[in-house]
This record gives sequence, structure tokens and C-alpha cells, in this order.
Amino acid sequence: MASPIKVCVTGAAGQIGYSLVYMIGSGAVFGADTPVSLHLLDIPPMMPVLNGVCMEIADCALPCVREVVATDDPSVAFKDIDAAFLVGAMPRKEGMERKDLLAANVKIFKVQGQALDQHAKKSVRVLVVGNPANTNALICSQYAPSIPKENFSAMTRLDQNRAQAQIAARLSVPVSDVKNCIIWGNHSGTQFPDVRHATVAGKSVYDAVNDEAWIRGDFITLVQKRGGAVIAARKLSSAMSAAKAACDHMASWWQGTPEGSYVSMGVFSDGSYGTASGVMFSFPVTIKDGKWSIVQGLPIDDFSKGKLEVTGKELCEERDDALAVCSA
Ligand code: NAX
Repeated sequence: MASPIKVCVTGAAGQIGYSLVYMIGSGAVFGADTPVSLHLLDIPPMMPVLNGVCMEIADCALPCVREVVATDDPSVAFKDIDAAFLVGAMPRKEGMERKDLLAANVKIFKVQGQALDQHAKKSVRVLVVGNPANTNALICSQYAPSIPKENFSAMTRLDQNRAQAQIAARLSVPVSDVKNCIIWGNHSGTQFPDVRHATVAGKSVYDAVNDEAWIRGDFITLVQKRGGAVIAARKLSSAMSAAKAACDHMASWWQGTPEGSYVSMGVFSDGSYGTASGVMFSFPVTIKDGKWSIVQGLPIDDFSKGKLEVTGKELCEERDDALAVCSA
């Protein structure tokens, strides 16, 4: 067996972390024959809980897991790592404005960017899950200048999976038949779930659904508001599905996308499709040899153009607010 891949999970004592560490340890991301060394980071008051998570990892007797390092010190957690799942963030508390949450969380990602810059491998691939994910990823990259900015990404895979599942349910087909649903923009209420280019068993989803009003109306709202619907039902935010999506995202990044398929990832925007540049915008990407490329040349109609503008504008506002917080 090869030497272990060093994988860091932050917020490892939290809800998403609880499912995520098991999935990584089971071989679902890096391969069933690839050993992993798990570096688990959380904050000091959560160390007893994290210790319990470590006990359960041991009790799972996972063949891939070679080592578990549990710590509250980012310099230990990020030491020589190959991959990072940055999940840990401050949850929104009652009465907290979106701006307050952004201010609290971008400071965490500034510090973690600096720590990654100092301690991680320069080839590390970083997935940001903690919200506001796109802007946190941007700030993290900004404060890690020695790591290529292409190595940072934000998670919109949960939104993509939700879109795919809704289309499969609508058409009564297996979810695996549905391909190339796109999430454009921000992981927020302004995201644009787009099935204009998606296929079901090789045919156009648009034609199969044959209901433009639904595709442009209820379908988009359903995906945008799915997180809230899960909270209303479970009294807790999405965790199992978020962990699965994080694994899907990193597995695609590690293993590549199959010919003819693409996935959505928040990546550094170069202004493709007339979108705002200099923000972490979710695009359809293909991945080969660990490098993502934005899918080019998809036709964008006026309806879609309007949606891309709205979500891009929000990302620019978030970026400006975040940069002001970081430089204050
Ligand atoms: P939890 O509150 O259960 O867990 C968060 C964990 O992060 C806690 O254990 C906390 O102590 C830890 N933490 C806080 N600050 C930290 C720091 N500076 N360093 C290390 N650890 C730190 O939240 P959970 O449900 O696991 O959600 C985590 C994050 O994912 C939230 O920001 C949430 O909004 C975000 N989500 C993002 C999604 C996406 O699609 N991008 C979907 C799911 C989820 O809502």
C-alpha cells in the first residue's frame, strides 16, 4: 500500500464532521485501497466531543484509516496535508444578521488560510463547506498566497445533488440516470439551479419534463430552499447529505469526471459567461489529472443571464464586505 494521504477535516466534532469522517475513512473519497491519515480540528471546548468521535472511528475498525490526529491547533491539523475539508464555522445564532455571520466566519477563514499557507503542502486541495462557503473560500485563498488559487473551491455539490434528485423524482427515474444539472453562482438563496443542459438517460431533461414554467419556477425555488425545508423537518440543518456531497466533490476532484459529464464547484471566476470575476463562482467544471476547467460554450438565454447577474452581484457584495472585515 502507498503512504497515507493526509486529510484534514475542520469542525470535526460537529454534525457534518460526524458523517464525513466515516465516509472518508471508508474509502469513499480517495479509494478503498488508499490509506488515509485523518487530521481532525475543532475548537478547545469541543475537544472532549472530538475525543468521542475518535473513539468511534477506532471502533469502526476501518482498514483505510492509518492514523488519527485530533487537535485544536491549526498548525498541527494542517501539517503537510494533501486535502482539506474546511467545515468548521460559527453557526448562525438567533438575532444574528447575515453580515454578522459573515464577519465572524471570514475571520476564521483568514486565520486558516494563513495556517494553510505556512503548514500545508503547496499541492493541497481545499474544499470549503462552512458558510458563507464561496466567500470563505475566496478569503482563505487570499491569505494563502503560496498555494495556487485553483487549489481552493467551495461546495455547491449538495445543491447539485438536490437538483438531480428532484428531476429524478419528477420523471420517476433512478437518480443515476440524470446528468449535468448545473448550479451557478453562490451557495445561497440566489444560486441558479439550471437543467437546460442536463440529460436523462442521454435525452434532454428539458424535453422530458416538458414544463418550462416548473423548470423556471417551482423547481428553482425548491432547490434554493431545500436546506430550510430540511431544518423545518429535522430541527437541525442538513448533515448526512452535506457530508455525502463533500465526499462527492472531493472524489470528483481526486479521480476526475467521466467523459461527457460535468459537476458544479465554486471556483475562482475568470469571468466566463460574463460572470463577475475575482469571486468564487459555482460553474460546471470537468476535471482531469486533479485540475478543473470551466465548461465553455454552453448557450445562455436571457432568463439565465439575469439569474447569473443576480447571484454574481451578491458574491461581489459579500467579497467587498469580507475584505473590509479582514483588513479592519
Ligand atoms: P455544527 O455547528 O454542528 O459544527 C461546526 C463545528 O465547527 C463545531 O464543532 C464547531 O466547534 C467547529 N468550529 C467552529 N469554529 C471553528 C474553528 N475556528 N476551527 C475549527 N472548528 C471550528 O455545524 P454543521 O452542521 O456541521 O455545519 C458546518 C458548516 O457547514 C456551517 O457553516 C453550515 O452553514 C455549513 N453548511 C454548508 C453547506 C454547503 O452546501 N456549502 C451545506 C450544509 C451546511 O449548512
